[in-house]
Amino acid sequence: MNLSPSTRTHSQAAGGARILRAKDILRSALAPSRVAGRSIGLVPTMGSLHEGHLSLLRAAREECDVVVMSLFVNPAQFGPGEDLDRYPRDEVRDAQLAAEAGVDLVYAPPVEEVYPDGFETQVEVRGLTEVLDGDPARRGPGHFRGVTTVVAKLLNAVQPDVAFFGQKDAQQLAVIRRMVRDLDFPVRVEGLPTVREPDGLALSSRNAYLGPEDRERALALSRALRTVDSGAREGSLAAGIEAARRELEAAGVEPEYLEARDPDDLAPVAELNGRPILVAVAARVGGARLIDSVLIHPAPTET
Ligand code: PAJ
Repeated sequence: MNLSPSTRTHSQAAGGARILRAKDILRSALAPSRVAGRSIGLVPTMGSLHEGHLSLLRAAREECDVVVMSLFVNPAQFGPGEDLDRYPRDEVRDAQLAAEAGVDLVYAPPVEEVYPDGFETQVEVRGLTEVLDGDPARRGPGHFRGVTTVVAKLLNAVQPDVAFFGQKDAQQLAVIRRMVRDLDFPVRVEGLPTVREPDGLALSSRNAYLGPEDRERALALSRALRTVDSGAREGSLAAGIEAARRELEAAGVEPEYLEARDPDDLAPVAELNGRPILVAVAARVGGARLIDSVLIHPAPTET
């Protein structure tokens, strides 16, 4: 891609992707591509990249002419007592992996660039943010307010044609889709499947908090979701969920929730209804709060 000359406000880790810290520099860097009609893809991340992130970057590389990855550990989406301070950070490694995945630009702003003095505006999606993780007894709607506010800002800074998100954070994806629809952001949101370890554990930056024993116990989450999936295939979602609860209990994992919901509006679902169903689980395992989910697709009707 055609990029404007270097300035003091960007840096390049050895062999890593070019890192920009300021949104006006980012806009100037993207302007020639925009004028030339090249498609721009954005992959928002909080860094500490793993194969889940890389799958989004590769999809963006495949679909778009220019790929921007944002790298920002967003304080606004962490509640008091959450892991903001110990969240894993390694920008040099991330820039290296991003370059290998074909990222053209990394937008890694400092906190003051995103939230300057006097920052008073928030973007809030109601309803969808009050259930599951948004329940006030869990992370609460403030978590999603932090997510939608920063994603709105990132969409405005980059103005991508396509933005890529993981299905792993299924509620986040539903909330972002709703925000984009409600506020007419001119972007297509693409949700991509969850990348897992060979034993089923969903990749997450927070897996770094798991010791070997807790990692073993954490497997109960994906196992429970597979159990719901097979229960549903055998014809009963409710029986599948019951079996999954027993599975979690046997592993000594107490779920914060294990629920079936509509993937778009997150309304509770009691039984198979011929439409895709989201089953989401969250649990604290050792030092980590983990979430996982699966989309159950309706069985194809026989002809
Ligand atoms: P982060 O947790 O870094 O995740 C960045 C993106 O990677 C999200 O879209 C997430 O759903 C996706 N992702 C994480 N684990 C995945 C996996 N195992 N398979 C596939 N995709 C996976 O989510 C956030 O950051 C933030 O909330 C953000 C959207 C960047 C806003 O701050």
